[in-house]
Amino acid sequence: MTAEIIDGKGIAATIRQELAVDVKVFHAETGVTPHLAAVLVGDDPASAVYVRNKQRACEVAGMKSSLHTPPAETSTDELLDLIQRLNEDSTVHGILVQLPLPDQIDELRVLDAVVPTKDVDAFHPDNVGRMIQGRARFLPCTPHGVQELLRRSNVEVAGSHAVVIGRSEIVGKPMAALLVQKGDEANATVTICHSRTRDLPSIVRLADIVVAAIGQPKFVTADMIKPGAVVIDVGVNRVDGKLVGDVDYDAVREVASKITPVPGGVGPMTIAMVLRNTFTAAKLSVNADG
Ligand code: L34
Repeated sequence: MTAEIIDGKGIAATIRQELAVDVKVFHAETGVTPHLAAVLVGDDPASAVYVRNKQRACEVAGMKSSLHTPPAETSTDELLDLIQRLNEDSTVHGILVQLPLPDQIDELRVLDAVVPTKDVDAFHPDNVGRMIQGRARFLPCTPHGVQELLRRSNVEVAGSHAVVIGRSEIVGKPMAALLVQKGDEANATVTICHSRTRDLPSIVRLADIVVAAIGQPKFVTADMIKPGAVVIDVGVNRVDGKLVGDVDYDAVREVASKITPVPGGVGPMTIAMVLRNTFTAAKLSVNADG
């Protein structure tokens, strides 16, 4: 079997077009242009690319974006001041602090400072708690992007065994939480594997859906995949300047039924979901005022 390729880039473009229509209607009705403020600390080249992609996508969808670029040597207090200003600026609807932050920064203090109603990454404990309870205002961008990919590729998630590899706060944990919930593209039986999992390959082999979010190139090999499984690759690793995922793509493609490529898979979906959350934040702000 050669797996069907899940075209994340194309699906993300469709979502952005749908959003552009909604944004236009919203603007006509309210006069408000959804505005994402991105904070990019220092000069990590990969982060700069991802943030630029987010800004460009905003503009194409008829939304505003602004970029704040404190230097790599900035202090936690200086960043907190910036966040405070963005929190108070009523023309800003979404605030995104691109990770990773430099070592001297107290990352949790900075992320916790973003007012939850503008927290389009859904990193704030208020938003994480709401997600776990199934009453989210924003869903975390990468995991929700994966759910949208599954939905629009007609993958049956309910009742399936989903194995999430990786337990990060930004992908693994929230991914598992979303897949196990009651609801669409959910109701899965979920297992989380991580660096301390005993005999990880034998667990991954049980999966109908594999979500790889480990951060190691070619970690997921063909022998770990049950024939016909759906494989979602969240990895964004740089090898010799090239972007590669966590999945040994060429070999796994011969075993899986559907697979996401890197690039062109989950990455563009993350960006589409940032836009969707920014639009949601703008709608929230209007409702709060009205
Ligand atoms: N705060 N920090 C915050 N929120 C996030 O949601 C992220 N993430 C991760 C890193 N730090 C973050 C992203 O935005 C990863 N990530 C991200 C976003 C977009 C892309 C990749 C990772 C992306 O656009 N990927 C393209 C290729 C880009 C390239 O050529 O390098 C793709 O097709 O996969």
